[in-house]
Amino acid sequence: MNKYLTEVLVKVRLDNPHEPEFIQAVEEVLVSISEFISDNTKYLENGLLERIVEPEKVFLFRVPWIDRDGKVQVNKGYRVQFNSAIGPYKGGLRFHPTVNLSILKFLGFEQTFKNALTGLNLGGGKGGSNFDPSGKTDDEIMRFVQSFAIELSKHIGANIDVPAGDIGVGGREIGFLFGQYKRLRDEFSGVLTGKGLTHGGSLVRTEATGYGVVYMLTNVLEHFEETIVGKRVLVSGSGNVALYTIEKLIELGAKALTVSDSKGTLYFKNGITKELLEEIKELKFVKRGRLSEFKNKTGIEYIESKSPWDIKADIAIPCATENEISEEDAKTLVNNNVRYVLEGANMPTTSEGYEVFRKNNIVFVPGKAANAGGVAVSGLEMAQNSQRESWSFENVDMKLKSIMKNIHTQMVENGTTGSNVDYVKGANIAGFRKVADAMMAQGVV
Ligand code: NDP
Ligand code: 2IT
Repeated sequence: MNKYLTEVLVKVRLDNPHEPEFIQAVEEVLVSISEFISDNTKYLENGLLERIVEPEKVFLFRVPWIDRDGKVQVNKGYRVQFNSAIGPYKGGLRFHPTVNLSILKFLGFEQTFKNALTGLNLGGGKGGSNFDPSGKTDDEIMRFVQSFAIELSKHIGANIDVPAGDIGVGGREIGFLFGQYKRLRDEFSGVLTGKGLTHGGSLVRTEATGYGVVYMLTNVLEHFEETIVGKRVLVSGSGNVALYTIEKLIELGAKALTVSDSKGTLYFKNGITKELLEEIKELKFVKRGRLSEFKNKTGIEYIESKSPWDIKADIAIPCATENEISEEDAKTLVNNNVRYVLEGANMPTTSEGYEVFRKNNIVFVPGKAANAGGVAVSGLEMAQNSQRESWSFENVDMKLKSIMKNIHTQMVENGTTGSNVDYVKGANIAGFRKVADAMMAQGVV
């Protein structure tokens, strides 16, 4: 790696010793842009690299709330405002017991380059809480969210920072946040995205991340002169990203074989049908149940405590969480002849897993490109809110398709050597250039 970049990475390691996920994300980007930086030494000036790996601001706050037994509970609330070089901070909120600063900084860092790839003017941010929504009543969720919003509202705004959903945060939570923000500020604005359609949400936002992943897949397959029809696909997770990925896979004629949650995997030997998908949606989105409740149906196997990665398939799309594909998992996928991996989740592949894919020439599309459809439609929701307009489903979907195609083109342009496309390199260089050029133009800030 370029000597200067190595020094930056050493500093990041020393400055953030307890943040392994953040260091992992920074290392992945710096390694893949190293050659580009050596050829474009202007990016070594003005401490640009030292600045780009440091969040502009981080807020950490106490979130007290009262549970259903009248007991006071206390959680940590965060907002990481990573980079505003190309637009207001933008990125989701995650509610999950594993949330900590390392995870939110890695997500904010990734978001910065992802948002640049969309071609929209969106900076990068991320936030959330170590609050665990599972098993909570709607009232508990509302009380927690209202308390969280009291502090968060001081730092966000339609032209400052626009949060959205992520793990554990969907339409219900965004609705409560929006209501409390409006009450605190006396302002009806596009301060959050992923809103319900009744109060300024955009059509397609719910489906956007998953649909976008599959639009990216079709671009990739087309590039390699293959078709999606009949492809066998492993999907992990059973949340927003996973289930809308599966919906689009089914629509385009692929066979989605699996869903999973933190307790196990459901394997549908003949592929998930539209009807089965509706049942899974009902179970996960309405009843908020576990996949284990699906067992005992014919042709469907519930595999407890296991991820989907040892089932034979052509394509893997991890859509649950970070570092869910280990080195062992990657080797199993390679041995089973999986040839394409698209990251629906953010950084679901460990560094060791990625090395296995790279050495075996697996076509690998990183999360910042593959899952950018969600934030892209969030950007379109902001545009609609600013114009006080609501666009049709077809219009938003068409724009989403074109954004995903454009991201694919940028990766090919920036990541091709000879006949080989390195999508990781392509995504990182394309995203970096856009953010870095804006930072250079704005001086040392
Ligand atoms: P959801 O909360 O809707 O679903 C999360 C899914 O992942 C659930 O099935 C959950 O299982 C599983 N999961 C979460 N944490 C873990 C864990 N530690 N171990 C195993 N399984 C886990 O979240 P989303 O679908 O919105 O997000 C999934 C991924 O996609 C995340 O990486 C997120 O950052 C990324 N993403 C989301 C976007 C969006 O628009 N929502 C946009 C771009 C990326 P269980 O219920 O058992 O916890
Ligand atoms: O990781 C992500 O891109 C998201 N969770 C969506 C962010 C957004 O602002 O829509």
